[in-house]
Amino acid sequence: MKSFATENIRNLAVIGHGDAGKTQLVSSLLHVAGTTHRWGKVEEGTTVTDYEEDSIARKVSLNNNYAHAEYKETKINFIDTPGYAAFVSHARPALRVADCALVVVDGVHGIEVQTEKTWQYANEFLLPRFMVVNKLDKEHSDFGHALETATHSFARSIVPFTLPIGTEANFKGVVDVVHQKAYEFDEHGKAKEIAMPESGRDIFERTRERLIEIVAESDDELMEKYFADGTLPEEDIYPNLAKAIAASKLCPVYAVSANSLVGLQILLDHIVEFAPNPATHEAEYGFVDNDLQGDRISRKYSANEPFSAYVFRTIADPFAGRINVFKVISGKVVSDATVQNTARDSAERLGALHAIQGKTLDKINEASTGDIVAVVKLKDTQTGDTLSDKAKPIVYPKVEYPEAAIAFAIEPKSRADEEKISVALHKILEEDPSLHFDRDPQTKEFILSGSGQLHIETVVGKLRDRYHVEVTLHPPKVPYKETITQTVEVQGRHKKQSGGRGQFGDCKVIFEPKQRGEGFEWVDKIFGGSIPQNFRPAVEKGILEAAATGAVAGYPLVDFKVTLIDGSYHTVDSDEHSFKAAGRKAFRAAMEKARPTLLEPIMDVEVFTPQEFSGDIMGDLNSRRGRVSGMDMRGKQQVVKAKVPLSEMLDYQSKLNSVTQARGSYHMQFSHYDPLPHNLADKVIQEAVASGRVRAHEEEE
Ligand SMILES: Nc1nc2c(ncn2[C@@H]2O[C@H](COP(=O)(O)OP(=O)(O)OP(=O)(O)O)[C@@H](O)[C@H]2O)c(=O)[nH]1
Ligand SMILES: [Mg+2]
Repeated sequence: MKSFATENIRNLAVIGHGDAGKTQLVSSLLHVAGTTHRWGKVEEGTTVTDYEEDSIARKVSLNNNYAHAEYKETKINFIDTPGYAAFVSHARPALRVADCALVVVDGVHGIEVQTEKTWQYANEFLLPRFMVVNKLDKEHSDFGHALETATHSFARSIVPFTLPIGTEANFKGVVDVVHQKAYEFDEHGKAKEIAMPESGRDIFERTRERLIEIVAESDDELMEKYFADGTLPEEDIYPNLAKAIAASKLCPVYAVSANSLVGLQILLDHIVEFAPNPATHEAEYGFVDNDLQGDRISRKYSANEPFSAYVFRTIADPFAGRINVFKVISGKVVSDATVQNTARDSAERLGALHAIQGKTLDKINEASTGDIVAVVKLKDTQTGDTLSDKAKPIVYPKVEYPEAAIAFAIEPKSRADEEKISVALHKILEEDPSLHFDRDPQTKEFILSGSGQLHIETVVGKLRDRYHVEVTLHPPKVPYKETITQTVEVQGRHKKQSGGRGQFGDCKVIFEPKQRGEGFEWVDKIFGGSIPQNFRPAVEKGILEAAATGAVAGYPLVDFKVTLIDGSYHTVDSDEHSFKAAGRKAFRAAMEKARPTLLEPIMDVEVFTPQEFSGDIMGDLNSRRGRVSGMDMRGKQQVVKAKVPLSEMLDYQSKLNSVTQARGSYHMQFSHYDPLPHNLADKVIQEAVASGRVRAHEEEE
C-alpha cells in the first residue's frame, strides 16, 4: 500500500449507542468503497471490525477495532467503537486520536443514552463531527424524528447534508442538499443520479437556505455578500462548509441504511470533501518529561516536525503477540526505525509498520503524519504511551478512563487454573484499560473490577475460551474507598539497632484532606537537609504503600495531601528502606488522629419503563437511598434518572422485572464517591474484619 499525504487522510471514530449499526456501517462503507469484495454482515458474523469470537457470538462490539478504505485518493481510517454501557468508555481513546467523530443514530430510536455519553466525550476532546441516521430501511424509522431528537439534545447546528427519498422499505435514494443532486442506489450501493424529486422540495429548500446562512454567519465579508445578493456563489459555499465543520460550528447529517447500502456512497464523497484532515488541528500539546510537569510544548501535524506518536491501543493477539496501534502526530516514520518511548524512558525498535483491516495487518514501508498504524512485539509499549524522536522528546498525556463501577471476586477452579490466571489476566488487562485486577493482600482473593457485570462476564469468557482458565465468579463487591477528614501533623520515626549497621529514618509530615476525586498530592517543603534529597521519595512510597490498604476497613485511602516538612537522618544507618518504614509509621500515626472515613460509589442510574410504572420505580429508588434527578420521555418510554449508591443496586434487575412485568430496563455508570453514612459503615467494617481484609496492623519489625 502506498503512503498518503496528510491532507488525504481522514481519521473517523464511529461512535453511538449500542446496536445503532456502527459495525455494520463500517463494513458496508468498506464494501461500497470497493475495499472489500465480500460484503461483511453483523448478522452473519462476517464484518471486518467485529472479528473476535465473543463479539461475533454476542453481536456486540467489545473494544475498538480498526479498518480503512482507499477512496478517491484518500485513506479513510475508521475506528469502530463499542456502544454498550459496559464497553463505551473505549470510545475515549478513539476520540482522542480521531479528527472527526461519526455519530451513528438509530433511525427508529433517535438519540439514546450512549449517544449522549459519547457526544460528551467528543466535546471533551473538542472533536468536529458528522452524524448518520441509520436503519432508515426499517419499519417505524423516521429521519425527521431522529433529527428532532438530535437538535433537542445537542445545542449546535445539526443540519442534513442529505435527505431521504422514500421511507422504510421504500427508502431508495437521497437528495444531496449541498450539491443539489438526487441519487438512487443499486444493490452494490452504487449511486445513479436521478431527477430532483418534487415532493419534499420545501424541506430541501429550507435546509439549503440554512446551510448558506451558516456559511454567511462564519465571515463578515460573506455576510455582506449574502445581504447584497440574497445568496452565495457555490465556490464560497463548499470550502466554508468544511471550515464550519472543522470549527464544530456545523454538524452535517446523512440519511443512510447500512443494510441496504442507500446513501453510503454520498457519505463517502462528503467525508473526502468535508471531513477535517489531521493537519486541521492547530497543534497537539505535551510535556518534555514523563512526570507531565513543567512547560507545555507542542507539535504540529507536519512532516517537518520531529517524529512523535500517541499509542492509543494495545491488542493481545493470540497469534501475532502484542500489537500496538498509534497515530503519527508529527513527522513521519519508516519501518525498523528506533524511537523512544518517552512515557517509560525506553528505546523501541519498531520493526514492520502495518495498515490495519480488522484482524489483518498489511505491511507498509512508512507512515505519514496523521496516519494510524500498527506495530507488533514492542518490548514495553502500552496503551497511553508516547513514541518520540529521542533527540526531541515529547510526552502526551494519557487518556483517562472512568473509574471502575463494580468489583467481583473470582476464584480459580483448580490448582492449574490458579497457576495460569495471572499471565492470562495480564494479557487481558493490556488490552483493556477499563479493567482492573488486584489481589486482596489480606484475603488473598482475586478481585476483578470493571464498568459493569457484562464487562466482567466477558472477561471470564475470554479467560475460558482464549486462555483455558476456568474461574468461579462470586457476587459483586462494592469498591469502597477511604479518606481522611482532618488535617494533622505527625512524626514517623523508624529506628532499629541490632548489632552491625542499624536502621534509621525520621520524618515529620502534614496530612490534609482533599476534595473528592482530586487524588493524592505530595509536597516536599523541607528547607535545608534535614532529610537528604535522595531519601525523600522513600517517605512518599512508604505512605502510599500503607494507604493502599487504608485505615478503616482495608480499602484504599484516597484524596489526601501530604506535605513533608522536617525530619532527621543518620549518616550511617539511614537508607531507603528505613525512610519507607518511617513513611508507613507516619501514615499509621496520622490515621489515629485524622478521622478516616469510608466512601461509597454513587451511580448515575437511568431506568426505562412504561409510563404506568414510573411512580413505583421512583418510590423504590428513594427507598434505596436514591435521589431522583429528572424524568424524560424517550420514544414511548419514560426515563427516570437518579443517583443511587452502588451497594443498593446489586439486586436491581430482579426488582425492576417484578415491578414492570419485565418491560423495564436500566443502565448505570459510575458518578462519584460520597461518604458512607455512619450506620452503614459499621456493617462494612464488620464484614471486612470477618473476611480477614483487616487485621490489626502489625508493628514494624
Ligand atoms: N434494518 C437495518 N438493520 C441494521 C442496519 N444497520 C445495522 N443493522 C442491524 O443492527 C444490529 C446492530 O448492528 P451493529 O453494527 O452490530 O451495531 P453497533 O452499533 O456496532 O453495536 P455495538 O457494537 O454493540 O455498539 C445488527 O443486527 C445489524 O444487522 C440498517 O441500516 N438497517
Ligand atoms: Mg459494533
